[in-house]
Amino acid sequence: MNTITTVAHPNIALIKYWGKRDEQLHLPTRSSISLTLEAFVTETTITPSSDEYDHIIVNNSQAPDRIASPITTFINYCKNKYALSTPITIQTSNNFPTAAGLASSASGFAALAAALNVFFSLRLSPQELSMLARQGSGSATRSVTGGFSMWHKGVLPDGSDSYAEQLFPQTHWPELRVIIAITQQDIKIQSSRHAMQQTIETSPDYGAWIATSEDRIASMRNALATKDLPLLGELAEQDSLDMHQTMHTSKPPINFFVPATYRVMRTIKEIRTKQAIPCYFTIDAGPNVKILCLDEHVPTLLKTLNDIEGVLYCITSTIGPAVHTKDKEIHSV
Ligand code: 2P0
Repeated sequence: MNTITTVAHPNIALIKYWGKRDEQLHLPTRSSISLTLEAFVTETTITPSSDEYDHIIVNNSQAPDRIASPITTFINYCKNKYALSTPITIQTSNNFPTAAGLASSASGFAALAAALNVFFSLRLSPQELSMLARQGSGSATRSVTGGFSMWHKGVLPDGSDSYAEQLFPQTHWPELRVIIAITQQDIKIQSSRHAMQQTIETSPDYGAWIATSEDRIASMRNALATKDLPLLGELAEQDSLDMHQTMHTSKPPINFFVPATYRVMRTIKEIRTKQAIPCYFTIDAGPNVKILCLDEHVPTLLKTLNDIEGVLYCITSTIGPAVHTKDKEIHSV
C-alpha cells in the first residue's frame, strides 16, 4: 500500500452549527454555511503500521487521550464500515493551535477521512466523503468541500441527506479576508460536543435561535452570491452572538470568552461606526475572534487589533480550498 498525505484547512461558520438532532450520526439541528481558512493547514499522512496496531501521532508526539480518543473512534468506525483490516500509522500536524477553538477538528477529520479514502481506495465521492468526515466531527463535513460551503442539515433519519456542498470556490471573492485575533492558545475549557448538547438540553433561548435558521441561511447565500460584506458581516455577527447567548443561558452557563474577547468585539464595533470601515466579528467555541473584512482594510485593522490588551497575535487569511492530496509526497512503500 502507498503512503498518502492529504491537506485540509479549517473552516469558520458564518451561520453556525451548534447542536445535534442525532448524536450517533452527528446530524445537526440546523444547516450551516462556512468559509475555509487558507492560512491554517492540517497535513495528515497514513502509512502501513510496522506492527499489528494502529498508531496516532499528533504534532510529532503521542496524542493525549482527549485528542487521540475521537480519532481512534473514527478509525474504528471506518474499519467496521468498510471492512478494513490493515493496521496503519497516522501522523497529523497543524500549523496552528490544536483544540483551542480554531476548528482543528474540522480540518483534522477532513484530512483523515480523505487520507483513508485514498489509502484504502474507497473511491468515495465528495458528498460521500463529507458524510464520512461528519462522523469524525460535524464541522469537518464543510472542510471536505472547502471554499464557501454549506452543510445541509438533512431530514432523513439515516443522515444520507446531511452532507456539505461547495456553494462557491475559493476564488469567488478574492478581496475577502479573515483576521484571526488569538487571545488564548490553550486547549479549550470544554469540548464543543459536550457543550452543544448541554445547550440544547438546558437553554431557554435555543428554540428561538433555531427558528432563525432558514431565513439566515437564505440571506447568507444571497450575501455570498452578491459579495455584500455588510449583509454577510451583520448576519455572521448576529448568528454568532445568538449562539453564544444560548450557551450563556444554559445551565450551568457556558462561556468561552476571556476579557480580551470582549475588548476585540467592542473595538470592531467602534471601528465600524467611527471609521466607517466594514469589519465584523464571529466567534466559535473558544475565546479567539475572527474578523471579516476586505484586503484594503487589513493594515489599519491589524494596527488597532495588535494594540488591544490580551491579543497575543493576529493571522490574516484568504479563502482556502477543498481537502486534497499532497501529490508530490505520494510514493510507494
Ligand atoms: C461551527 N462549531 O459551525 C460551530 C460553531 C463551534 C462553534 O462546529 O461534536 O467540533 O465534533 O460535531 O464540529 C464545533 O463543533 O463538534 C463547531 P462535533 P464540532 O463551526
